[in-house]
Amino acid sequence: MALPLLLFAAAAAAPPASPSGPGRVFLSPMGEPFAGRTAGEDGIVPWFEGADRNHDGVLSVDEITADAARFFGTLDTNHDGEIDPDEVAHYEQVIAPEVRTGSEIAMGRYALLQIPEPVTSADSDFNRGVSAKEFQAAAVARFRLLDFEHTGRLTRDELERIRHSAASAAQRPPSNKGDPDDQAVLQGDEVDHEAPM
Ligand SMILES: [Ca+2]
Ligand SMILES: [Ca+2]
Ligand SMILES: [Ca+2]
Repeated sequence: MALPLLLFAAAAAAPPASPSGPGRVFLSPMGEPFAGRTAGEDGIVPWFEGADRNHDGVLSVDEITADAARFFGTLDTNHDGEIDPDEVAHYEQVIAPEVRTGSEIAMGRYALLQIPEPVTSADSDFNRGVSAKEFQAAAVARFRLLDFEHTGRLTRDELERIRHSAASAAQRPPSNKGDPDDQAVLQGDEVDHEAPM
């Protein structure tokens, strides 16, 4: 009986390893995976707590772009200021294999916005690399998509509501595909389809 107890103790002492935690996996708007730290927790909670730097329960655009910049540093492993195709491959294969499912329906299970590949989608000049500037611009655009009430702030309740509707939308029958709100899971009619994602 000693061995299972030891294994249990080791597991309990382990740090809450990101995508392999026991809770539900969440992909941040920039595509970073977070797992809930307990079986009942959604990964949106640890992501929000980390991104909300001043701990006021609200995400500002500055906090969203700071969070994006931090994740950019993780993705840009050779520190040349650009996420190149090799680094994209590392992202898709190692960091967030969830995105390889590729379908909008699958993404709705994990994310707030239905963006099939949240890192390469930021490559607005299509040169197959994502610069820090492009990543920041995408972070601002995604903040605006989520902030459909134009308050300039995103509360945790608001984001959790979007998270719930995203998850339900992901379970919609495929016959609904092509609805205008497939572009984003937001139900409002304020979504700007022209905005770069
Ligand atoms: Ca805040
Ligand atoms: Ca790089
Ligand atoms: Ca680019």
